This record gives sequence, C-alpha cells and structure tokens, in this order.
Amino acid sequence: MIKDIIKLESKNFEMLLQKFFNEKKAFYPKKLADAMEYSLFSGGKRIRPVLSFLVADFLDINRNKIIDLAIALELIHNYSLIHDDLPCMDNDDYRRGKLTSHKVFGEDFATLAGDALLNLAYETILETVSKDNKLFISALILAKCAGAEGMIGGQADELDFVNPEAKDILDMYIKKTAMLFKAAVLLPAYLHINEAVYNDLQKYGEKLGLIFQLTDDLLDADQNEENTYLSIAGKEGTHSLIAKLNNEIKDLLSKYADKAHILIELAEYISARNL
Ligand code: GRG
Repeated sequence: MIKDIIKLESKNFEMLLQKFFNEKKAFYPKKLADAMEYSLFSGGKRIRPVLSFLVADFLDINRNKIIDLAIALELIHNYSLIHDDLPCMDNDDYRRGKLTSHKVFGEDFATLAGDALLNLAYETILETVSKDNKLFISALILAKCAGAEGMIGGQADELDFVNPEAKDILDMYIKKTAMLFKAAVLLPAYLHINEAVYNDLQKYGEKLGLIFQLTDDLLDADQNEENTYLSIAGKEGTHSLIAKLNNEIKDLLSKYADKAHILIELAEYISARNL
C-alpha cells in the first residue's frame, strides 16, 4: 500500500539524514547545531526526497547517485520553514505540533539555523557535483527552483499580494510550493537522456506540487486564511481542481503503464492526505 511505502521510505531517508548530520554537527557551535537539528528532526514527512527516490526507481537510476542532492533538497525545505515561521514572516509559534525554532532558540539563532541549513545544502550540492559532474544540471535546477525564480520568489509574491485573482494565487503556488516538488522529480531525471520523459516528469512535478499546496489549503481551512485558492474557489472549487490535476497526471503518465503506477498513486495519496 502506498501509505506503507511512503512511511518506510521516509524512515529510511531519516536515517540517512541523521547519519549525514551527525558527521557535520561535530564541527558546529553547540547551540547552532542544536537549532539546526531541532528543525531537521522534528517530524517532517520527507515527501520531497522520497519523491526523488521514487522517480529514480521509475527511471531505473541507482538511488545512490542522488542521495546527497535529495539531502540538500530536504535541508533547503527545512531552512525555508524556519524562516517562514519567524515573526517577520508568518510569526508562527508551532510547526509539526512543536514550538517553532525561534520560540525555542530565539530569533537570532533561528535565523542562523535557517542560514546554516541553506549553506550546508549548497556545500553538499557542490561536493556532489565535484564527484559526478553529470549531476550539474540537476544541481542547477534545484538552485533555481529554490531561489528568486522559484520558492523565494513565490514567498515574495505572496507577501506583496493586493486582491489577487485565482490565477495569481495559482502562479504563486507554483513558485512557492510546486517548484521544490519539480526539483525533487528532476533530480534523477536529468540522468535519463530522454527529452520526452523529462518533459513529462517536469509537468508531473509541478502538478503534484500544486495538489500538495491545495490540500494544504484544505487542511488549514479552519484558519480562514486570505489570499489562498480556497478563499476564492471555496472547498468545492478546490476539490474539483485537485481532481482535475489528478486526471491530468493519469493522462500524462498512462503511456508508461505499470511503471508509473506508484507516481499516480502518490498523487492520489497526497490529495487525500490529512497531515
Ligand atoms: C524562503 C522564508 C521562505 C519561505 C519560502 C516554503 C515556504 C516559502 C514557506 C513555508 C510555509 C508553507 C506553508 C509553504 C508551502 C509549502 C508547504 C505546505 C510546506 C510544508 O511542507 P511539508 O508539509 O512539511 O512537506 P514537513 O513538515 O512535512 O517537512
């Protein structure tokens, strides 16, 4: 069952990440290492690295080739959450059911922990590419998707919104959330030299990311947040867009028959998620 597969994959990734971080943290100031570790290991679902591994399997690419880039992606994701929770951004006290970084370590150390995770991500990316330069394009895509053209740009769009329309919100979701999903899908994709497959996977990553954000809206429905797709289209409109995206994913991947089954199932699993 897809739920059990994701759970197992997520647990396996968590062990890889813990081993990776244990080797790094010995060289960091104690409080900074504690703050980085607190956020990295506070119950994240690890959906993005798991997605990278499932796509590697789909393409028959050895997962070992992309483990370090998948770790870098998860580091970037966690830095973004720490910074997003800061008082100057969303000012949240809780994340994953636990106090946010700045509530535990103070704003100064939370900021530094986010910065340090981001820097560690690029340190890891550079080391990876220096060992296997075929991964250069994957690394570049990851950097773009996480930057001002992608996740950070989407966050900036959202902060600056004045009466956005549904289309503006979806464009912002693509940048803020879907670009990291696209990066996850494309980490192994560039090692597979087939443009048509690459293009299909790129579309899959974007649609999956949109589904993830739309379900996030539904999970937070009781907060009545402004400038969300849900606030404009309502629950029915949001559910119907999620269904449409799932159908588009099925149409896109049906040509790969059974091989793509797990990627289609993952989209359905995310659509029905409650976490
Ligand atoms: C660079 C400050 C800054 C922000 C970038 C990613 C982001 C924008 C903000 C984080 C908050 C947020 C609601 C983002 C939308 C994407 C999303 C739902 C993130 C949460 O991802 P999960 O559920 O996180 O995969 P876990 O806790 O499982 O790791």
